[in-house]
Amino acid sequence: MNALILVDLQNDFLPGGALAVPRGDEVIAAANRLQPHFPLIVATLDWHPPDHGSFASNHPGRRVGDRVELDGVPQVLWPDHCVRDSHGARLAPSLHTLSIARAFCKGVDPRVDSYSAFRDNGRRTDTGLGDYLRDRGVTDLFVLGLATEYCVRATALDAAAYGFATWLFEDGCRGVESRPGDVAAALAEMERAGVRRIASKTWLSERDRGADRSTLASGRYLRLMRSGRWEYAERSNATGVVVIVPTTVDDAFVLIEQYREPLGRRCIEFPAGLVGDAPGDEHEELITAVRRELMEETGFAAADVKLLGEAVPSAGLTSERVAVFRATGLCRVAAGGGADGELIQVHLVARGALREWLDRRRAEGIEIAMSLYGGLWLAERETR
Ligand code: VGL
Ligand code: ZN
Repeated sequence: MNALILVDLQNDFLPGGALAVPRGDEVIAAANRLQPHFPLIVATLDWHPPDHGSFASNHPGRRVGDRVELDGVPQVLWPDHCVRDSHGARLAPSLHTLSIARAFCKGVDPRVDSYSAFRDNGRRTDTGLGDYLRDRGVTDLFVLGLATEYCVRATALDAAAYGFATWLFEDGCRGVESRPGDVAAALAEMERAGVRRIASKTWLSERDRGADRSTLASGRYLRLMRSGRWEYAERSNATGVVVIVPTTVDDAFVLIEQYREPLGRRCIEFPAGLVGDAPGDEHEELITAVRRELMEETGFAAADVKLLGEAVPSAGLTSERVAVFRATGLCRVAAGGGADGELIQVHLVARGALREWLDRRRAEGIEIAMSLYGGLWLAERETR
């Protein structure tokens, strides 16, 4: 589930405020435009007591911009700002607030500042935001607000560290830029931490494209879908797809060969199959499907099965995603060959001979599945 977090959209950070962020007011429109598209919206409030240790006024002889230590944590000194319950601490008057589910206050302890909405700069006290989002099923957190290189940066980095897929609406942020390059450095750091930068316009238009999705045709196993000018296929009878990379104890790959109707030819593939496609078995687990398919198609039981990764086989043709598993410790316990007359042929090909073997089969007019090439790479990466 998606959630939107509006960081410190408070009067003091807007032009005319005590700690004004240049052009900070420009992000309010983006915040208002995005809100209707999120099922959960939270706000953060910089919410300081008057004696807060981040205020230069509380350090006699010091000036705004000086660097000090607060309780062992480095601290830049700021003008007095966002004093709790003051006008400067209120949310921007033009911000739509009806849909904000909850506001999280930070910087409430005079002894430590808090740029992140999740925890203070000394990482001692947690605001409860992480649990709040997790309890509501949030997986993806979208961040915007003020200021890019302080509270937005710290909040986005923590969001990623807390395990959320984290997105930054770049046009929904403005920075202080007290030293030239601060904002660019913060953006690069967030990106390195896995935060994905996106423009609100791009995100909104990609959403719109999904909104006029319709079904053109429905078969027993597939649906032909349309979304805008795009057409693609969706499965109607499975909850997932698994591809299995099986290797024997003497390091041979187990491959299958079968006639594939859409191609009108035989195709070499790794064993694979649908998950949850048997009636009454819709809740089948991936790992169960791996063992079942491997047995049905090849007759091998595996001592060890491990997820290698997830990937999409044909992003323009289908919404399908596949989970790729490694299967090792193989023991042949049945004939294999597939269910319902699939006439699957099983091949054991030694690792060192695989490249040449595949090229030879290809030259004979046999197709090779892309998932075979992809599975090999994932398995190889795992063993290195
Ligand atoms: C912030 C400096 C001090 C912010 C808060 O919201 O980015 N910056 N307090
Ligand atoms: Zn502050």
